[in-house]
Amino acid sequence: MNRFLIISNRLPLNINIKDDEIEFTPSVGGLATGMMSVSQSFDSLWIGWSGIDQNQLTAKERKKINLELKNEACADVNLTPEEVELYYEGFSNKTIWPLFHYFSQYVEFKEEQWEAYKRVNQKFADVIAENMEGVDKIWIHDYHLLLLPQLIKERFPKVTIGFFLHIPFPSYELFRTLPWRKEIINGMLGADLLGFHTFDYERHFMSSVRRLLGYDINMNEINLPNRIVRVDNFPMGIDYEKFQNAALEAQKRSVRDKSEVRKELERYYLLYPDTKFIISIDRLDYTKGLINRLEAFEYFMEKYPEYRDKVVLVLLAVPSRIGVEQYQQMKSEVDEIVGRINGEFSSINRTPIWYFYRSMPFENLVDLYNYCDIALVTPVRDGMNLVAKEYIASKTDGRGVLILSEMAGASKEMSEALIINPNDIAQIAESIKTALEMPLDEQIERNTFLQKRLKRYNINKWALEFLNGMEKVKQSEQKFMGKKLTTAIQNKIIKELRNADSAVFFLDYDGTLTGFEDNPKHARPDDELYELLDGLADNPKNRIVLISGRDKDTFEEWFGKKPYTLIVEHGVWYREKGEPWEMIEQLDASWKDSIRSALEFYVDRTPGSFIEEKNYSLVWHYRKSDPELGPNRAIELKDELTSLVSNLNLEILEGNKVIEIKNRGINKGRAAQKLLNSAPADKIIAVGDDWTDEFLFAALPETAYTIKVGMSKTMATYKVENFWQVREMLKRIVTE
Ligand code: GDG
Repeated sequence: MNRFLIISNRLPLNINIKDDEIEFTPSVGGLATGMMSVSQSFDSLWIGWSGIDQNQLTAKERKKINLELKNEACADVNLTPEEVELYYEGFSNKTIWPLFHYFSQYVEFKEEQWEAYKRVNQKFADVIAENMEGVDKIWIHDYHLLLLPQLIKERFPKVTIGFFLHIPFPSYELFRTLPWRKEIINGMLGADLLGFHTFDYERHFMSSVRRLLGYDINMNEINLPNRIVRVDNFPMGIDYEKFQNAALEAQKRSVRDKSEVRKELERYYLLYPDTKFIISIDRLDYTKGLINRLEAFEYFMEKYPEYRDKVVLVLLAVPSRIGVEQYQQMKSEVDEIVGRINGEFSSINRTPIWYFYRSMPFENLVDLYNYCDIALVTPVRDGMNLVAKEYIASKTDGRGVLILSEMAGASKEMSEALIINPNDIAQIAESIKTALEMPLDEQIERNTFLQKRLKRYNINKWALEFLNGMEKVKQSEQKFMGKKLTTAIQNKIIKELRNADSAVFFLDYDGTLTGFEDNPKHARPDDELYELLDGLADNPKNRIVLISGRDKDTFEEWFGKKPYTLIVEHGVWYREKGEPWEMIEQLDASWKDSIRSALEFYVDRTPGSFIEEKNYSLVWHYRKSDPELGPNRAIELKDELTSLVSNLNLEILEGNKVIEIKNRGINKGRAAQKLLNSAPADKIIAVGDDWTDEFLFAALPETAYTIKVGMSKTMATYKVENFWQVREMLKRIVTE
C-alpha cells in the first residue's frame, strides 16, 4: 500500500528528559494541532526535528526515544545546537518569519544563516531519502523548508510533492528585498501543488514567480519548462468536534472534577456576577499584536470608566522562540504594559488583567474559550489564526463575541466577527464596547453562521482537499506522460519514415526550433539549426516546410537561399524553393491604419512593448514589458479590439507574449491543407509550440504525427518539453 510522508520542522511532540525520565507531550502550535488529526487517519510517517540533540544522549536514551518516535509514526531529523541557532532561530525566524509578516525592520540577511538553512534543508532531504520505500506522496509544511520541494524533486522526480505555507506570502515589493529570492522561489517550485491559506498570498506568490523567473501563468498553473505546478488556496480549518465536545464535557463536570481555571472563573462570577471576561491567547510573538491589544484595552478603560470594575482581560501568552532577541524584548514590553494597566486600574479586590506567561493543557484552553464572553484576536499579520476559530467552536450556547483583525487570514472567512484594523487602537476599544453591549440574539445569529462554516470546512476537509489536489496533479502529470514523445515512439517514427516514399515536415520556428529573445529579430537561426534542417532536406524524400507567423522579409533573409518551402504570416504568403513569393489567398490590408492607431496607444502606455508590422497583419509584442503590466494590458487591448475586428472581418491571435491582428480565416491549418492537396505525402510530421499551431494540428489527417512543444493543453498527439528536444529528435531522424 502507498504511504505518505508529512514533513515539518518540528515533530508534533515534545521530548523532555528530567531525572532520567523521558516525557513525551504534544506540541503547541497551529500546524502541529491541525496535522495531528490528519496523520492519524492515514498510513503516514511524520519526519521532523524532535527538539533535542541526539548527540547529547546516552545510547540507552537514544534507543528509547527512537523507539517511542517509531511507535508514534515519527522519524527524527537531528539538529545540532549550531544548526538550531543558525537555521531555526537564524534564517527561519530572523529572516523569513519577519519578512513574510511585513516586519522588515527585524529582518537579518546573513550569509552564514542562509548557508545553514540550505544545509538543514538538505539534511531533511537525506532523512526523507532513507524513508522513501512505498512512498508516492510527500506533504511538506511551512517556511523552514522552502528549499526542500526542489531537493526532493531532483532526487525523486516521480513522487508527488505538496507544499503548504502556513504563514502569509508577502507582496513582491517586500519579497524582492531578499538576496536569495530566486533560490527560495525555485525551491518552492519543486512542488507539484503549492497551497496557501488565502487567495491574496497565492496572488503575491504568483506575482513573484512572474517577475523573478518570467514563467507563464495560466489561471492557477505555472508552466515550467518541463512540468506544471498548480497553486491554490486552502484555508485551514480546525477539528471542530474536538473543541465543541470538549466544551460540552467541561460544562458537565462535577465541581470536584472541574479544572482550576474554570473553578476560579466561576468563583469570581459568584462574587461579581456583572463581570465580563475577555480572552486573549497567542504565542508571545510580535506578529500577534499583543502590544496594540493591551494599548486598546488601556484606552478602553480610560474612555469608559463605567466598565472599569466590570471587565477582566485573561491574557495567556505562550512562551515562544525565546532564543530570538525580539521575543525577549517583547516579553519585557508586555510585562511592563500589563504592570502599568494593572497598577492604574486595579482596585483592592479586582485586577483588570490576569496575565499568564506559560502554556496550558488543552482542557484549560477549552474552559477559557467556552467561558469567556469576548475573544480579542488582533494580530498585525497572521497567516490564518486558529485561535479565532477554536473560540467559536468552543461555544456551546451561541453566546460570545469574536473581535478579529482584518490582517489575519481567518478574517476572510469570518466576516460575522467584529472585524478591526489592529493599528486602530480607538476602533478596537470601540469594538470591545460594542461586544460588551451586543444583544444575545445578535451574538447567537452571528455565531450560528460562523459555526456552520467551521463545522463544514473542518481540518479533515482541509487536508482531504489538499490531498485530492495532489492526486489531481498526479493524474494530469500521468496524462502528460501518456502523451510524452518517448524513445520508443521516436523509433517507430524513424522506422516509418525509412519505409515511406515521401514525407513532409511542418515546422514552426519560434519556440519550436529555437528559443525566444526579447527582440524577435535577435532569434536568428544558429549554425546547428541550419545544419540540422539541411540534413533533413538532403534526403530527396523529405519536404521541409517552415510554417510561421513571421513576416516574409525576415524569412527571406534567413532561409531565402535554402531548399525549404516557406509559409509565413500564419499562411498568407507561400514560397516554394527557388520560386518567388506568392499569396495563398488574395487579401486586403487597408484596415491596418485604424488598428495601428489603437496599438500605438498601448505602446505609449506600456513601456517595453512595440508594434511589428507585417504585410497583412499587425503584431503588438510585450515580452520586454513589465511581467505583470504586459499581460494586463494585453487583456485590455483584446477587449478594446473585439468589436473593431469583427466589423473589419479580422481576428485576434494570441501567441507567446504577442497579440496579432490579421484577416479572418487565414491560419496555418488552412495553408498546410492547401499545400497537401497539391502535393500529398506518405508521412506527415508537424511540430509547433503555441496555439496558432493548434490550427495546423487540427487540420492534418489522423495519421500525421503532431507534436506539441511545452506542457499546455493541445490537439497534438505527442508532447516534448522544449525546443532542444525537438532538435534532438530531428537529429536522430537525420542520422538514423
Ligand atoms: C501558524 C501561523 C496559522 C496556543 N496556546 C496554547 C495552545 N495553543 C494552540 C492553539 C492553536 C495554536 O496553538 C495556535 O495557532 P495559531 O493559528 O493561532 O498560530 P501559530 O502558532 O502562529 O500558527 C498561523 C497556523 O500556523 C496554522 O496554519 O493559523 O497564522 O502563524 O491551535 O489552540 N494549545 C495548548 N495550550 C496552550 O497554552 N494546548
